[in-house]
Amino acid sequence: MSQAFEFPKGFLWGSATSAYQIEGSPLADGAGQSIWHRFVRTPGMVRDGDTGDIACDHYRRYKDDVRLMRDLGLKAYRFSVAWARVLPEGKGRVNPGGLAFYDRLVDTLLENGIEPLLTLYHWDLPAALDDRGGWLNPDIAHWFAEYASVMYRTFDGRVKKWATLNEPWVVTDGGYLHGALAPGHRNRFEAPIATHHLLRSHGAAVQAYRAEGKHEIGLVVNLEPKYAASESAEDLAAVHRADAYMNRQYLDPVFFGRYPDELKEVFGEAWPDWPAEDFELIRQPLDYIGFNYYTRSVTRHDEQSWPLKASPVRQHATYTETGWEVFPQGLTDTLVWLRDRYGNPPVYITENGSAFYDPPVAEGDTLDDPLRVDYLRKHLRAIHAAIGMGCDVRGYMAWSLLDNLEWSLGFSKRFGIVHVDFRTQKRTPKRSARLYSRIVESNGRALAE
Ligand code: PNW
Repeated sequence: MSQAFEFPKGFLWGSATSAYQIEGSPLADGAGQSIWHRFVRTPGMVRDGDTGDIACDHYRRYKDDVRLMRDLGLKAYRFSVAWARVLPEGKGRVNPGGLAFYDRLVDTLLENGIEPLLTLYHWDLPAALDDRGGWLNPDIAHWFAEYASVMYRTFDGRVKKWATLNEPWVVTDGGYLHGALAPGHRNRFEAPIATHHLLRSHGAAVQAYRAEGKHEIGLVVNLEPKYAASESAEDLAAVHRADAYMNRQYLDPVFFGRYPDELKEVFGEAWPDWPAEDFELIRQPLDYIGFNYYTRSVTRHDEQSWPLKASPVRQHATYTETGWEVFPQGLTDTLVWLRDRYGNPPVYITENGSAFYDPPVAEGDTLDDPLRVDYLRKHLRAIHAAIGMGCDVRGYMAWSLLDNLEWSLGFSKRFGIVHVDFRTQKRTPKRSARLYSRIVESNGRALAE
């Protein structure tokens, strides 16, 4: 087999999921409600009225799912913890029943030789904290650090790779600016406040980790490179705004201790000034950056788009079912951008994947998903190219291990490399999982096929 696509020794191959999207049993063993538990019950917010009440029933089937990972030869598993299972009111009283689930999960992973990557927050805020203002309340930095510390004390040692927040941009944009995700607010004044307290919370949790933890902690961001639709000054300015908003809004404060200037332009009078000491808290040295990559956007100036005045331009290209252009080169470009702008930090690709239509009936024991196979292969080659250019990429987590609840799109969009029949809970590896398995086993060499 060709050596052309061999990855660095020790490259970490795995898959990713998140708690609310797969677990089910949201209130089991003394858990509190999360904002997603509430949001799915708000009429009209989730397609077909789907909920995470059962989802992939992973809370009860986690052993089977770990066995599935082992059978596929995966070396790592990125999952998230439901804050309201551990602290039903979000702060104060710890719920042993909730901790026990993650205890069983982590032990089962380790027994099977799979390295756990734990994300503390993947969008399922305890509802009791939302009642106190959620991410708009400055006290949340303390609440989050308190929760994080409970987790560090219980798991550091068994868990060596930690992440604070998953995609703070989506939390703010979806939850507080456009309202498509929980808690469903649509408010230009709230968005920058939520952003700032997400960043302070991240900083406080990293600080707490340095006091208690001995391994690695990072932040997971979604990055989407912005390319100009034309060379006009208007379009170029729109690209800068879109890039500042999506790609630099979180990383610039974390690395440089300041927000990009363009955000003032985007938010106008809604953009607050913050005390300098906040940025000391935000700017904690990190061990790695988690990078979630799905697509790019070719961007033009657009007066109608609120509040960015920038819109994507449709390309002659393949689009996934979530309307995202397939553009593997953007992954290479963004890794090179991370290398150059932020001093080549260690990077884990913490999510990458695609929703495509899958035939409903499995043939034999495999299901053909040619578009996902193509997406996977091309994106892994794009990472390999970036490594060749000196980017410090250390691992790849395929999104997602399982078809799952795609938030407000419900079960209508399937991202899994393993198919889930939501009536029977039967898991069927797709062709993409089989290919991924061979790639993992050969440390990338199977990408030459
Ligand atoms: C990520 N965007 O969400 C999440 O981390 C996952 O939970 C989710 O299932 C997956 O991607 C697929 O959607 C994103 O608009 C949502 O750029 C929106 C964007 C990016 C990522």
